[in-house]
Amino acid sequence: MHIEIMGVPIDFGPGRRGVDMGPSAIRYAGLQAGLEALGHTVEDRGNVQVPPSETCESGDPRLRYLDAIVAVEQRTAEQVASIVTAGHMPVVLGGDHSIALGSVAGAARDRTLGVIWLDAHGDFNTADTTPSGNIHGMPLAALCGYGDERLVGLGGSAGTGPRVSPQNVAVVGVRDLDLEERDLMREAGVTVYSMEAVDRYGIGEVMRRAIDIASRGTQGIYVSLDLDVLDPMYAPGVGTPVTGGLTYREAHLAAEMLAETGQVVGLDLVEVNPILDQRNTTGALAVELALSALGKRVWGQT
Ligand SMILES: [Mn+2]
Repeated sequence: MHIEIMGVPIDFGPGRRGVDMGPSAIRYAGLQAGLEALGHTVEDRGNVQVPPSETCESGDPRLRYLDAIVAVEQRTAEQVASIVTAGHMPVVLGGDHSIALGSVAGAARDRTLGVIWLDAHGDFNTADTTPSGNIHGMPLAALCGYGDERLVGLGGSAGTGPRVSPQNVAVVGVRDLDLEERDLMREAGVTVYSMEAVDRYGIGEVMRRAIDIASRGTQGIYVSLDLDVLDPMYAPGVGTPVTGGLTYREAHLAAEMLAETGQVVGLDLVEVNPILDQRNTTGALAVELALSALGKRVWGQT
C-alpha cells in the first residue's frame, strides 16, 4: 500500500490544551518506520497549517473558533481528497477530533464511504445541543448532515448533501453521551455500539456488525480512531478521558478486523495529548493500533 501521513495540530477546545502536540508524539513513536517495516511505501506530507488558538477569535460561544476550524479543515479536506484520488491511503494525525470534518469529507468527496467511529463520545452535538460550544464534539453530526451549514458543507463538492449516510455509520465504544446528542443520533439513524454492547457481545461480534454497516453499499470504510475509546488505564494521554473503555487487546482486535476487510480507505488517529500522557504511552499505542489496522500480524487467524 502507498500511505501518506499528514498532521493536523489543531487544538481549539479550552481547558484541554495539548492535543496540538499529538502529531509530534505519534511521529516520534515511530509511525513511518513501523509502516515501512510492514512493506508499505510511506510518505509524510508534514502538517496542515494551523494558527495557535491564542491568535484566533473564539466568536460564537455555541460554535467556538468556527472560522479558524473551517479554514483548517478545508485545507485538510483538499489534501486528503488528493491523497485518496491518487489511490493512496491517508493516515491523518490529530489534533482534536474536529480534524475528521476535513479528513472524512475529503475522502468521501467523490465516493460513497461508510464510517467506523471509535470513540468514548458520540461527537454528535450541534450548535443547538452542545453544552460546551466545542466543535470537536460535533464532527460526526456535521458529516451526517446535522448542524451549522458551514460545518455540514465543509470539504466536499458543493450541494451534495451529507458527506456520509448515517445508515453507513457505526460508533463503537461509546460511554458518554449528552442527552440531546443521544436523541439526535437516534433520529439520524447512526448505529451505536456502546461499551455495554461490547461487554454483552464481545468486541469481535460488535466489529463484525460495525463493518457490515459501514461496508453495505459503500466503496470503502473510513476509520476515525479517537484514542479515548480505550480505557484511560491504557491511554492516559487523551483530551477527554472516560473510564470503562476498550482494553488493549480489544482495541487491537478491532484494528485487526478492520485490516482484514481490505476496505479501509483512510485512518484518523486523534486526541493524543502528550501533556497528560505518561512517557508517550498513548502516542506509542496510537502507532501500534495503526500498524494492526494496516496489516501487522504476529501469526494471523487460525
Ligand atoms: Mn472523538
